[in-house]
Amino acid sequence: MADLRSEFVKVYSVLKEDLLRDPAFEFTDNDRQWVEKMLDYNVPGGKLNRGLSVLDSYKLLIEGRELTDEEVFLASSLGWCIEWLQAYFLVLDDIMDGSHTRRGQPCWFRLPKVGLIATNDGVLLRNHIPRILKQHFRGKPYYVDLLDLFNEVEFQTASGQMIDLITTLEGEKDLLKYTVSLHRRIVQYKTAYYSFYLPVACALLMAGENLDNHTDVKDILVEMGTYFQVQDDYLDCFGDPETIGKIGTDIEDFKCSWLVVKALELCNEDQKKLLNENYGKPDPSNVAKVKALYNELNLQDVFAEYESKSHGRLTAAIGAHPRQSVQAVLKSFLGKIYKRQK
Ligand code: DMA
Ligand code: MG
Ligand code: MG
Ligand code: MG
Repeated sequence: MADLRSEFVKVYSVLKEDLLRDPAFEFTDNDRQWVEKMLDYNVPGGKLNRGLSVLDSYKLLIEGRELTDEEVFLASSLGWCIEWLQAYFLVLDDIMDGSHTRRGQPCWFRLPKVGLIATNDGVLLRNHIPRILKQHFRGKPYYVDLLDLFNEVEFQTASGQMIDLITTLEGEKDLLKYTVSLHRRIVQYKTAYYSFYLPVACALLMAGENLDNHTDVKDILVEMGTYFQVQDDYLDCFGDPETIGKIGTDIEDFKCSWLVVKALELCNEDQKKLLNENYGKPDPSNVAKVKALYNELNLQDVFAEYESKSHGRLTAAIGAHPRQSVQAVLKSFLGKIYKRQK
């Protein structure tokens, strides 16, 4: 088998062509062009970590033998379903967060011809997932579990997005409501389930496992996803926009970011006053004052310490897992994100 990444990438076009010929809708050429452009713009341009992880994890779980062509196709298709789910959430997230760029290009809704049509495109992306699953997995013994898994995780993610957004209303009343435990709750739901648990759960189902027997794996993956979103919050302010492909908006948006939570823990009364006066304002001069305070509080060092502690904790939890193949899956996932710059 040639390298898994190129096998994975090839499957995108197959799935796209099927969706463009879906018999449940009478496409005109014009409709087809819109959907194709929308998919190419929003689905394949990311790091593909989530999607590739299904394939990687499945290979590690079956241990030692080569994957058949069918297994590569199926695991890749599930990986792409996660990339579709991610595209759906990101198209809507960028509207709600008022973002400008994503993956090094303007956010989809920022294109003059798109605008709020992007909201329906998001709904369409979401609807593509059960269409892909129906076409390729309907006859599999784990089909119902797969549908249930995607439904559960989507619900958790949408609920996480909700609390990410409504928490800012509370924060505007009193910034001190932003605590580590609130932050944890938000990021666990909005990011960890779909980004970390979902890929591995897909691989487990394909390998014939019962997900009820793997709550220990889920706990570790949710922990890893929390660490991943702390990195995202950190990069929102300290990352290089060229490298991460997006310009941060957390300070402007009054977000309960890990950085503001840490700043509140560390600051004195004067600094607290400065945060209250400048956090959550759109003006670049207010944003600059918040960033200057983050530097004054050495949040870069605080983050570096958090990063190495999290890595240590996760490595220990992984090492305690009784199955070598599961350990390999988790290690591989952690290796992909440790000290990431994008
Ligand atoms: C995003 O959180 C979570 C989901 C479910 C898309 P975020 O707004 O911090 O993400 P980003 O920084 O990529 O906009
Ligand atoms: Mg966002
Ligand atoms: Mg968001
Ligand atoms: Mg972010």
